[in-house]
Amino acid sequence: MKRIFSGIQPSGNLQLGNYLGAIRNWAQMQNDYECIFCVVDLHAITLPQDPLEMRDATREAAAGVIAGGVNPETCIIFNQSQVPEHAELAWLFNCVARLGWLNRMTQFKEKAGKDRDGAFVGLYTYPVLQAADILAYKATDVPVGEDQKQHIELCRDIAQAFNSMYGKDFFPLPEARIQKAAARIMSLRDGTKKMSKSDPSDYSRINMTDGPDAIAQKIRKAKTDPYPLPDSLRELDERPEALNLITIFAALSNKDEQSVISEFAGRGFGEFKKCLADLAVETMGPIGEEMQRLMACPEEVDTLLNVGAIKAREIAEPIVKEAKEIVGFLGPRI
Ligand code: AQP
Repeated sequence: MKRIFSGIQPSGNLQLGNYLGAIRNWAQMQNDYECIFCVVDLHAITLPQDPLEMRDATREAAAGVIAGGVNPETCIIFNQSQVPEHAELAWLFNCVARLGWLNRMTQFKEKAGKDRDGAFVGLYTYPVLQAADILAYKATDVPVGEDQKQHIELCRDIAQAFNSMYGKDFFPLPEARIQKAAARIMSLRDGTKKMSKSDPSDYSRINMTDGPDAIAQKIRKAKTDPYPLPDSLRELDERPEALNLITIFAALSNKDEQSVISEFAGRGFGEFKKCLADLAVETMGPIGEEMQRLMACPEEVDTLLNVGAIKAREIAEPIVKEAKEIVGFLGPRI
């Protein structure tokens, strides 16, 4: 059976884009693959985090994955820092990846902003750690949103470079599995920016834990334009906010965007937003409630993560041990 690895950062405020772009796909793939899902806390500290808030955010991310439909009995769910092989393999890969490859990564440019010299080194080498996350399990498939495509390509480059540096076909070249629908959900305040947990404006996103009133209010206040909905997708090329709401409606209702446009063509955004709010409350409401229930039982979530980490380590430890032998490190004799 093919093996999936994917991760989610515990950076608080799990949002609709995380659900539609990642978690929902994980849940749909879980019966066809051996699945390893990771709350990537080592990645989260590439930007400053409050230690107390991060513990809660780690539980929230795990709760979001489980409430979003991933079965912790059959899939491995754990937090990254409990499995030391991730960081160890990342160091080996730091000595394989080239500066020029990392210089091309757009996520670093976006997250570091103008003050690149002030950014943490960890933010720069983030994709190298991500390659280690995937390859520590020799995962073959990585379901991610569109924004992560470049990092998965880098992971393939690192795997290939390692194999050729050491003359051994050791790591597989994993494939990014990007679902076309909802590959990129945009901010409700700016249709050119992706919806993100760390956006300072809470009105830019629908949090997975938002209740019905908050969901309806955020959709009502979402930026749009004064024109009615057109009857073809092409006419939305210059209207990113309008297109984003159509994309969200289509994803939540499991329809394609064109059929949503055809259904609402000629109608105003007031009416469309009301239907979208009802749909979002109906689909996201039960998931948010289950998340709240799990987050109210931190011991239950911590135990699930501990058990997941033990199972994850059983896979990663021998793979990373062998990688170290390939590199030429002396291992313990006793
Ligand atoms: N807006 C989005 N549309 C589609 N997919 C998305 N993902 C995130 N935002 C969207 C997908 O969610 C998975 C987990 O992402 P992550 O938490 O590891 O980091 P991220 O992509 O950086 O997500 P955020 O919300 O923007 O987090 P912050 O603000 O902390 O950086 C990934 O598969 C991602 O593609």
